[in-house]
Amino acid sequence: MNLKIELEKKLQNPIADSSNEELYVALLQLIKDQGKKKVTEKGKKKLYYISAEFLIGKLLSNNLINLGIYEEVKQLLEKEGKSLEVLEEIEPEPSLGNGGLGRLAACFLDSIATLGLHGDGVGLNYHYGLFKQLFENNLQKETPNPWMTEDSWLIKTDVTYPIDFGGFRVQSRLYDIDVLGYENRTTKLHLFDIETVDDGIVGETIDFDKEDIRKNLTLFLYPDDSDEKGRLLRVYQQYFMVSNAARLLLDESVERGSNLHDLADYAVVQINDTHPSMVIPELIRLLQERGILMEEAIDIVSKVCAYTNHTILSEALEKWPINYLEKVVPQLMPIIRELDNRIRLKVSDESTYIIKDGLVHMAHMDIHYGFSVNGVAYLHTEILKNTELHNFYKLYPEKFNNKTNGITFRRWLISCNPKLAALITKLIGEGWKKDAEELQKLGQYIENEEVLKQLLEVKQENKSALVEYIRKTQGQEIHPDSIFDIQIKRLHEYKRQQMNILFVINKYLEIKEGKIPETPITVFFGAKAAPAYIIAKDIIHLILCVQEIVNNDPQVNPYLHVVMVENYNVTLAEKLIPACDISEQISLASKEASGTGNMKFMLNGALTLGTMDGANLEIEELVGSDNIYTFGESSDVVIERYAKGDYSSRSYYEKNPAIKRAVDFIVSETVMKVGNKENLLRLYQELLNKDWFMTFPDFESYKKTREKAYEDYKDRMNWAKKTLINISKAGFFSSDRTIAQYNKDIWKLQ
Ligand code: C3B
Repeated sequence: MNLKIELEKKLQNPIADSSNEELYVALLQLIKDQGKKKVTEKGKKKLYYISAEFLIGKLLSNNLINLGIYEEVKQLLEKEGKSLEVLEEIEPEPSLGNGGLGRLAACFLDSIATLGLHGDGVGLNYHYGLFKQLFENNLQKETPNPWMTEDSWLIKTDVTYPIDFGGFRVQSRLYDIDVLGYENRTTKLHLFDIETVDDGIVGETIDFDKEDIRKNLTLFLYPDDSDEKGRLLRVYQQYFMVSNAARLLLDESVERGSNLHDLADYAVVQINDTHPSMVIPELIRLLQERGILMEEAIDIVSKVCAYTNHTILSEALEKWPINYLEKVVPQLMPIIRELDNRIRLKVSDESTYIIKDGLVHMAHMDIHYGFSVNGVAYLHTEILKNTELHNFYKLYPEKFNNKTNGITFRRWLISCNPKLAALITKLIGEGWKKDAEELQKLGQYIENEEVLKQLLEVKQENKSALVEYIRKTQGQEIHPDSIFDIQIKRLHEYKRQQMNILFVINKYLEIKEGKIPETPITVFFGAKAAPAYIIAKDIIHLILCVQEIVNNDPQVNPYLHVVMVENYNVTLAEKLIPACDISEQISLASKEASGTGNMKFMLNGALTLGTMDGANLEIEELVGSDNIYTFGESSDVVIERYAKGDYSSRSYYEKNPAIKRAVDFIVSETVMKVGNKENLLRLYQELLNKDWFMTFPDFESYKKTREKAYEDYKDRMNWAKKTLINISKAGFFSSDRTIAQYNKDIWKLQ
């Protein structure tokens, strides 16, 4: 392909005379054409990865990389006086996900395509995604985040289905996004929508009329579920998603030769958390419609569906009231009752029943009627087996398996950190791009000062680029030689951003007393809080207040700086991660199922400061305890303390002066002056009287370990060694490895 000619054909103009917007659209169309030419693997059996979220991020650069024409395009544009970087800024980021779960699904699609597996993703085409976060008066404000422009990656298809809800019917429409794998493959992200959705009912805020489902069904991801209408809308969305997925699966399987009795030879469904769980009764219902008896339909579906659990937090294990399902999907309730009755006849342990106290336990249905149940990191799966799902494990030990999460190195290194990628390739060749385990070859350079210096230089350049970006976008001046200490993830109490900010407060007060850090520190936060999650929003408020206080205090700001980035998303992650020195992974042990940010940071040469939780455990095992900073109580201790129920945060507050001082600061005059009394007082009370995620017991060891990391940072060569070891051991966390394991143990695609 002659790139210049093809591009100018699309532009109908010389490149040099075209605007950046026109160039962006022309490139997008060119890539879409290339996508059509790629091979989609057509084996007999096909995977349907159903997920309420696919946090795919911007696609332009990644698609160019996976097509192998990134450099060529970049150089061509430069020659014509244009810049690929500027074009990248034009692309809106689709916000079709919240956080880890959605980003994992996106990494998985990349690996499925790259490994040439026969499988597609299925989800919903939310017009406004989650929300766009703004900061006003040190508070989070949520506004709609429209991402679909006239020319987008979406491809309208001819596929439509009639979907029935209690009392009315809607007509669906399928849109596809091509997911281009590395080199020769492609797979599809299927996003279902309805044409009657009315964007006009969305104004300046994310509030909208939740009544008329025909108009609002796919407007937002996870509409505010703090009220009944929001919760009902979520059930409508979930059924709409799985009914479409089930119909597509059945049609495609029949087309490939299935007689439906042998469906399990043609299709496998991965249920990503409980949001798609209704696919089980829906598939049974549709099979019955096509003439298969209940008994056999249940048997077939039980061989097709597999379930991934992504959390042990009970609020995320969905339980829908029977009356919701009766209203939204009355056609499913008789089947769900039948499924429950069959368990009641077989199993005496009532804790595993599907319907209990007027609620339908979605995960219970998945475990009884799926053939595989997996956790997402070693520790998480062990906790599922031994504690959280122990009663199910006793019934079906053979169903339980672990699949430690992974990330795609195409986006999270090659694309976001080209300088490091180039250095690695210079040292060990190209092989690591296809076989991530080859990164281990970097181990041979561990004593090579020249290489270590280059590694530090790359990091410094990435830090400078971030400094520039923050200056441009947020108007903040950051010290490029400071330690970049970063915590970016959704805001949740269990992830403990509050513990991080308490450390910052403590540091601020120490500096005020004259205890000056030897190396300046910049602490970055990025996080969205769910609109109805009050305490999470209070924590954001506190971070923003502390940011204002610290950054404006001339006595402190040469040594300490706080940056809370606005509207944290995949695009920002791609800029922050390559520049990071210290990666904060400080969840309360047992609560973070895996984490995947931890893997991205490690791959980009940041050192982890973390608890023994989720995949941090596996990172430690790989790099050794000298190359990671772990602290805090173990998951066993935490689980036991919850079981005893005798945790009193106040006693820690009273015993530990550093905790007391930092917590009291929240309601001090200094903070009250820049913040809201109501929010600050509520957070203060919450910590003092509850601290449900036990930040106080870990605070001392967190402080000590963080200081140790800051101390070690001063020895630049030794630090570089540690980062090299981290990079060289990161191969295990390639999602190519994860997907190969899913396929070998669960999907068994040819
Ligand atoms: C997340 C978990 O919180 C992370 O520990 C995990 O790494 C990812 O899933 C991917 O497995 N998660 C999420 O983002 N949303 C949920 N509803 C449940 C879990």
